[in-house]
Amino acid sequence: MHNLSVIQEFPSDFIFGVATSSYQIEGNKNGDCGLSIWDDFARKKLNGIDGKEACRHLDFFKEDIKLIKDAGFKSYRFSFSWPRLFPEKNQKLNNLGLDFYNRLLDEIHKQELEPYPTLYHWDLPIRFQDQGGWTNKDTAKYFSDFALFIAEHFSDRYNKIATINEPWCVSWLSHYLGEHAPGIKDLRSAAQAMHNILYAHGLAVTALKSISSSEVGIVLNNEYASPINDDPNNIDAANLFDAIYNRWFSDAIFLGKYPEIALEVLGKYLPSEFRDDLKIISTPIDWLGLNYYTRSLIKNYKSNDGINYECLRGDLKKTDMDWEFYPQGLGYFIERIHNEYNKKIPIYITENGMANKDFLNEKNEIIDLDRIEYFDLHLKEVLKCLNKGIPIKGYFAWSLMDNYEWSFGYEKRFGMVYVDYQSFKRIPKKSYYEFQKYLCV
Ligand code: IFM
Repeated sequence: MHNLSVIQEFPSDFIFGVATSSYQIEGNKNGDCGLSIWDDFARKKLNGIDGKEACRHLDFFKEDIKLIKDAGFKSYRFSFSWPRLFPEKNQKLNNLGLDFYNRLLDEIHKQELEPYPTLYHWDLPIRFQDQGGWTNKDTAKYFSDFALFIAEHFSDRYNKIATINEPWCVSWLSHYLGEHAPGIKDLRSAAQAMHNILYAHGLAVTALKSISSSEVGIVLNNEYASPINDDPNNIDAANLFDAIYNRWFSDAIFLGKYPEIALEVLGKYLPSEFRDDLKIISTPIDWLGLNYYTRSLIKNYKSNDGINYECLRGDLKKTDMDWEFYPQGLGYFIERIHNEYNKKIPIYITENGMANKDFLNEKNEIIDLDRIEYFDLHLKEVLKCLNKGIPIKGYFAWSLMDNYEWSFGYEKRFGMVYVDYQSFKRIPKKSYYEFQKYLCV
């Protein structure tokens, strides 16, 4: 049986934390929060299952912060909600939103935790979608104004901040696959969003740094590509998947270019000035956040639009998302960032975790042994990389508590703390106590 004793082998200055995001936990029906693209998408595509209530973190944030503290974690990664702060068409500041984040940050500090805020975790105010959302380059400028605002009001209370969470999801998943808001399925829109979200990141780095000396990063999600066999067509397909999913974002940020094989299919949709924009996109960052969950098996598939691959799942043990356990992929990406992009960049694992079919047993406990196994296997990969001298500074488990899992609504449970969506009671699971056992020594 797995346990988390591996935690004892990490250096004492290694940061263990937990991660959440605004739309997934806060509940946007109170506090004069504005609507985001997820409210619209939920209404049109998810039978109205949205983040109105979520975990009601707006009401329970003190209790939630205490749970983090009591398990022995040292840091809390959360995101600011843009529509909560600026709900109105005329961009008027919502003082209730400002007040909420002031109280949240104060509480985090009161509990002696270190905040790791993210500026954007997918809840784009709906007014921007009416003008094209991330397919419109102007959205990047509005985002940079938002970054300035955050730095002006809160940078006295954070030392590190991330611009964007998972630009692949914001662009490809949401504009080519159509699985996330705004639910578009169009290659041109996807290419534009892939560029504009990075441009928004680049502008925001400069904006944040113009106000404070806090360290700025971005959070990339990487998924390992295994060709289904060694047929050269499948290997090419896996390379294209890797170029679009992973390297598009990391090459742009660290090398100031896009991978050639991805440009061959997407280049014609980019603005003519995209190479100049890449200079802004590659403005140096201070740290990198890496989110990692699984791998895909990739098979060649001839399509009309040049996206010549399909993604399959293999036979390894799976999570409730049907995602395979593939911890070696995490080690692979840590080494790749270190060896191919920047040997000095501090790396944080900003998300890692699994959805599980959790239930309360007759003793009112949740025994999530598979989740403990998942954390154990992935933490061992992190430790291996640390022992090779790679500067990995922290690990944030996804997630503190069960929450709104986007297009899956409340069906998938990723938390170390169970949320009863009727009473909003929080019940720590066995994985929570397992972290506590080794963090509170
Ligand atoms: O819940 C999401 C999170 O918002 C972003 N990263 C992946 C998680 C699990 O799907």
